[in-house]
Amino acid sequence: MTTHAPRVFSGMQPTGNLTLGNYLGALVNFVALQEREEFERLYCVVDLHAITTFQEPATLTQATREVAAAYIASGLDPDRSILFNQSRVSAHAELGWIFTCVARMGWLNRMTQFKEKAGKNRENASVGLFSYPTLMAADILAYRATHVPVGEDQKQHLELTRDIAQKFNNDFGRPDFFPLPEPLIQPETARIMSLRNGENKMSKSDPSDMSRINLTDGADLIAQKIRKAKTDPEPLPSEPEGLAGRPEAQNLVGIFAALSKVSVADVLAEHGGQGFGAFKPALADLTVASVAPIGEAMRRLLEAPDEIDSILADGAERAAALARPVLREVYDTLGLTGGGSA
Ligand code: AQP
Repeated sequence: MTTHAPRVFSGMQPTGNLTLGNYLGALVNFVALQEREEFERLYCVVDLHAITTFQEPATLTQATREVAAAYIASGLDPDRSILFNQSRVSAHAELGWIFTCVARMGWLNRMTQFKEKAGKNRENASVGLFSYPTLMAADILAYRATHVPVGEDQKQHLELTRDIAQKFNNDFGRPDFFPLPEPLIQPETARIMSLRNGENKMSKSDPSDMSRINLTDGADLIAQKIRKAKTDPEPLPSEPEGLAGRPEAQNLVGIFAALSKVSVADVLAEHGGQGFGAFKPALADLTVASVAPIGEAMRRLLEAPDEIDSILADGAERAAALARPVLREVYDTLGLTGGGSA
């Protein structure tokens, strides 16, 4: 039985334009949680995670504001949720180092995302890319967050966060010092796939822009990307079972279901038997109607970068005030008397 107050933490990396995958897999869920009054909510732009791969400094600053703008444009209200960027709150880096000393090499060696991101060039990947999940654990546990809305791809990292929390609690004889946070995953939108290859996840750092819908894409570009999305020659089935072995069809139907907030079965009940020539325009209209207003709102917000910076600065102050007592206790627990920036 946890004694911790319900608190949500989640974040996104400013590594490029946010995609429909980020939106449906995570952001929609962030916004929905705003209606759950029992939770305190922190949503972070995780800029320290972004530098695990090289980022051009001016681009990073701009991308950080863009993610913040996407949060607000999607419906996050800075008065109801704490919005900030990670590097403004030193607790993340401080606790991240401590967790690097708690986590085991064997645990990190099992992380599939490192293998995917480092690819064949593992020897040349940054140490930060390898130890990324320990910083993610710090992001969450610095606030003793109990719930983490994420896409399916982050589930393994969240399990590692739980392992780190458990080991810390055991090693230092502080049962229940850190909560074991739970993932909040929406099964229908857990994994949005690339428009060019239904086996790969839609990703903001995919070299092909045609593989993804960016939240900043205009109506024509969205329609063009959907028109050119890879498909197979068969018509849509009338039942979800008929999508087995058809990853591209499954992805497009899944996107339609998520955007129209109905089940895959309902989409197929209406569109089953249709070829993609008929289905794609309907999907394009729906995607434009959902995404284009967010892009427009982002553009308006980005015209006033100082206002975005001031929202992030205010959020960082509120976040730091929550993390400070937790870090104080962590330092004392470790015998690092007087340690820490707080
Ligand atoms: N394709 C996706 N389907 C569902 N959810 C997704 N998420 C990302 N892509 C999809 C969710 O978005 C949140 C933020 O992700 P992130 O910015 O921390 O980085 P990521 O998971 O590595 O996302 P990308 O787009 O693939 O970024 P890059 O290309 O920089 O690595 C997470 O909750 C994630 O699950």
